[in-house]
Amino acid sequence: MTDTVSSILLKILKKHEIKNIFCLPAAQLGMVMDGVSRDPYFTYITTRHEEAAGHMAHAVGKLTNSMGVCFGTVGPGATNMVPGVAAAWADNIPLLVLTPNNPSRTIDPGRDQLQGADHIGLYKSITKWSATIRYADRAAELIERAIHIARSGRPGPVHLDIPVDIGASVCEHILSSIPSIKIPRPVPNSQDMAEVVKLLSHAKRPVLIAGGGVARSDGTQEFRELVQLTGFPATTTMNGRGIVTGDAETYIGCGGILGGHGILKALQEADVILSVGCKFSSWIPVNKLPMYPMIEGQKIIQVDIDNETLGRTVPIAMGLEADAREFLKLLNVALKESTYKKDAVWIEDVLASHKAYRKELNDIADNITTENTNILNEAAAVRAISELVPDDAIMILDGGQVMEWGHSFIHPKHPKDLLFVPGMGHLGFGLPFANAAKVVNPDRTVVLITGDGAMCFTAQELETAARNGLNVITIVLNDSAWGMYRPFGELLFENKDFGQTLSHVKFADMAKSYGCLGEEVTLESLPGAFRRAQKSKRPTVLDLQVDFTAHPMDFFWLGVIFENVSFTPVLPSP
Ligand SMILES: Cc1ncc(C[n+]2csc(CCOP(=O)(O)OP(=O)(O)O)c2C)c(N)n1
Ligand SMILES: [Mg+2]
Repeated sequence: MTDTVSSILLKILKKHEIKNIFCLPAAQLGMVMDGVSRDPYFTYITTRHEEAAGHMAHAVGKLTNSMGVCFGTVGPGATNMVPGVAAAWADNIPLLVLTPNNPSRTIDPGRDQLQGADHIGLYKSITKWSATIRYADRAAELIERAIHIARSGRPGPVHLDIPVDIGASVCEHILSSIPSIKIPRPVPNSQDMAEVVKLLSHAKRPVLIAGGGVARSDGTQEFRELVQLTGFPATTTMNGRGIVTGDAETYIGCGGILGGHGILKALQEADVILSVGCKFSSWIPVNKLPMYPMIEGQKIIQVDIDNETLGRTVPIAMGLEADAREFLKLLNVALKESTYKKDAVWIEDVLASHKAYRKELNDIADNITTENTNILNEAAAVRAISELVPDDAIMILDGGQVMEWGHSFIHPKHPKDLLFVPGMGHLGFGLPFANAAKVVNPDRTVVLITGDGAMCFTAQELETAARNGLNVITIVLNDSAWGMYRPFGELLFENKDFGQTLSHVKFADMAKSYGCLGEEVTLESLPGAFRRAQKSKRPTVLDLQVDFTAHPMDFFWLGVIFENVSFTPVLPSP
């Protein structure tokens, strides 16, 4: 068959059921824009900033078994998409980023063509694979390859660069001659499984960790069965939140270090840790010096789809390259007849520690305001929001201190019910994520809780929401500050002018100017305003004034990020 490269691209996307396309107009990909906008199969959304297109494609990969596509114009469009793609890279989420390029004969090496940029160099470090389609007759092969690489192994973004002349070129192709590659789901061998069973059944202080890999392989049910079967203390990473919940008797909190003292105690004292689909990033307090050393004799069994991840950040006793769900299925069968040597007293201690942490959080929320002020504290604000959101809601947590409090009171029932970007911790992903969540789940309530700082990174996406009828509810916890930096500036450096102060932005007015609804609310008026927002067909922004509220884990977590670094004030030179 004879076709243009742009048309082949759309045919292959359809073949793989990839339908969500986010972009900001790019003349050089005009044929792709023309094609997707005419074809009702595609959900085609133009954003107000290419960064948002990247975040939206990321969110689609997180929320569905498919992946999103984003593109922007040559040069500045390509550089603007970097934050979105980088966040997906750090969280191992598949997406396809397309950059158009100047005509083939003018690039690589370039000759100062307008907007010319090294797109391959730009995306190399934040994608699994990055290639230029140089010959039209190789387009189908390279597009297929990109999609396969994005989805297989540890998933992640891939990048295709398409010079404008190649996108418009006509070539012969037979799509059926390039079959799609089936994604492998490797399983461990029986000796290794027997060794895992032995280590777990002999463990006195065992802990189970579920990472995002469990969610991606659809292994949530199997992980829950494992927790039930063994009665071992269980937790999740940030990306695994919702895999185990408070419904499990041995739930010790989740999200790593922000999950509190139960987790710290469990991971610092465990003799055997079984981690499935978890990278042991900075959030997980294991082998993070000087605060969280590996304890002597601790044995870690790490199961991951990606061989290169095994043992990378923590020394492991066993590393198994396997698909999370397939491994868990085998393990649950193998453990059916097992007896355990777990120390029931230790487990009770860990659970008590988690319970005490929950009480500490609730006590702060019970104070309603911060010390010596009349201003609402963030704990009370987030707890009140958590009581309003319906069970079917998809929640997104952006911002700094807001995010810490959000994770403390928002407890998802399933992994895809709560979205965050723990890998990059990138402020401003929230509104594009909320918009994308509404695109793929139009019937669910979508609620973004964000900070006044985070909101302004991508606030223009309120217009994208209004234009596309995406009635997301955004609640801005407005403390007129880069709040998370306050303890840093004020306590560490005793410097109130550290750069943490912002002026008061009127988010309700901002919302209205973008065609959304907006209200300034208080703790008292929040429930009514939230219900109005739920009923509304338009996106709504609720602006809730709060005061920065110290979180019990503030300094535990700074200790992990900065390892052995100690800061001293830099006084003006004479
Ligand atoms: C893109 C980006 N820039 C800077 C940071 C560093 N940072 C982390 S939290 C934070 C403050 C966030 O302020 P806000 O969104 O208002 O939330 P608050 O801490 O006040 O609750 C900053 C600047 C970041 N994580 N991401
Ligand atoms: Mg703030």
